[in-house]
Parts: sequence; C-alpha cells; structure tokens
Amino acid sequence: MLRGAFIVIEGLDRSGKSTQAAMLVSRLEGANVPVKLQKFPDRTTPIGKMIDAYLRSESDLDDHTIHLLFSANRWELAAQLEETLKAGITVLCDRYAFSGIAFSASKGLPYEWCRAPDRSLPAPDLTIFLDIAPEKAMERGGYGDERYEKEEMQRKVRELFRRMEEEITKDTHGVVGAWTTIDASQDKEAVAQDIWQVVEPLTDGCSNVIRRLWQQ
Ligand code: 2DT
Ligand code: MG
Repeated sequence: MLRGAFIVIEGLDRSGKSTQAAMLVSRLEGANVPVKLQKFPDRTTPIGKMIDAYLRSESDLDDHTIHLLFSANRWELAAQLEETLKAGITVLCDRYAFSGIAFSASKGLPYEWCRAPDRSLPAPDLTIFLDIAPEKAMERGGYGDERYEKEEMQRKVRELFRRMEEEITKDTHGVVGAWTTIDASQDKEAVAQDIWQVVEPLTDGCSNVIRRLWQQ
C-alpha cells in the first residue's frame, strides 16, 4: 500500500495559510483522499500550552528555550504523524520546522543553531510557501496582538523564508523535500488553484520511504 503524502503550508501571519489549509482539506476529501490537518504549534499538549502562554505574553521565556519548545512540540507528535502517513493518510501541516527557523533566527539566534533541533524529523514531500509582502498582509485587517505579529518582525521572517527557499532549491542542506512558492496576494480562489496544481500529483500517495529533515 502507498503511504500518504506529507504536505506543509508555510508563510507569514495573515498570508492565508489556515484558510488555504481548510480549502485544501475540503478539496482532498471531495476527491476521496483521506487527509489529516495538523497545526503547529499544536497548543493542546502540555508543551503546546507553554508555547501558547508565551505567544499571548502571559509568560516570558528565553529565546533559546522557546525555540526548543517549538521543536519539542513537533517531536512529541512526530511518531503519530509518521503512523498516519503509513496508514495511507495524507498529512497537511499548517506551519512546520521552517517557521521554527524563520521566527527564531529573525530574533537574532544563529541560523544553524535554529536548524539543529529539527534535524531528523519526518521531511515533507512538499512545502508550499504562501508568499506575501508584510504590508499587503497587514491590509487584510491588521495583525493580531500576539508576540511576533509586528510588521518589522514579519519582514525579517520573510527574508529568512527566502533564504531557506534558495538553499532548498540549490539543495545545499540535504533532504527537505520539494519547495514551491505561491503568490499569496492573489484572491483566495486563485491561490487555491495554484496549490491544487502542485498537490494533485501527490493525491495517489507516495511509494518512497519517509525521509528525514536535513539528512542525506
Ligand atoms: P500561529 O499564528 O500559526 O498559531 O503561530 N512559530 C511557529 C515559531 O516561532 N516557531 C515555530 O516552530 C512555529 C511552528 C509563528 C504562532 C506563532 O508561532 C511562530 C507564529
Ligand atoms: Mg498567528
């Protein structure tokens, strides 16, 4: 039996990730493709609750500490994620390790240090980066009041996503799976159509073994 595809959606706040993830789930279900949506951070676990308190500024944590908690939140769900894929179910993640690197590195932590704890996590088959200028994203009703939802930070985060895209495209960092950038400033139907174009080829499932992030 083929395993499910592992697809990640990444992007800035208000780039439309959650909307597009929901639309994609409906479209996959409509095509009889079993799919599970996984959000990172997953705020429901004990680690997730610590992350949630930090993001809502109810607690303060050292930058390294919160970075490791975000990574630990992926690790605690990694085995389950793999089991789901092996059961033939497609997994769609709303954010993954790339957000982990982009947001922490934008605060000044060394890029390589940020990448290290996520090494060996299941690698996505496809990462879809919904690209939008921070000022455009802000026009969509402004950012919320969580930590990180500030134009200056979003600008740095976008630069880091672009750095990752370049490295991944040049394959200088081992396994990360395919990366595709989509113009997220288009209307939501057009974005959904662009997404479907890259996702549809994966809907029959994958025959290759699940690879590991940043390993050969
Ligand atoms: P949401 O708005 O999508 O709930 O994200 N973040 C996310 C990190 O800093 N590191 C990570 O590893 C992940 C997954 C992005 C809440 C914020 O958390 C940031 C925005
Ligand atoms: Mg947010």
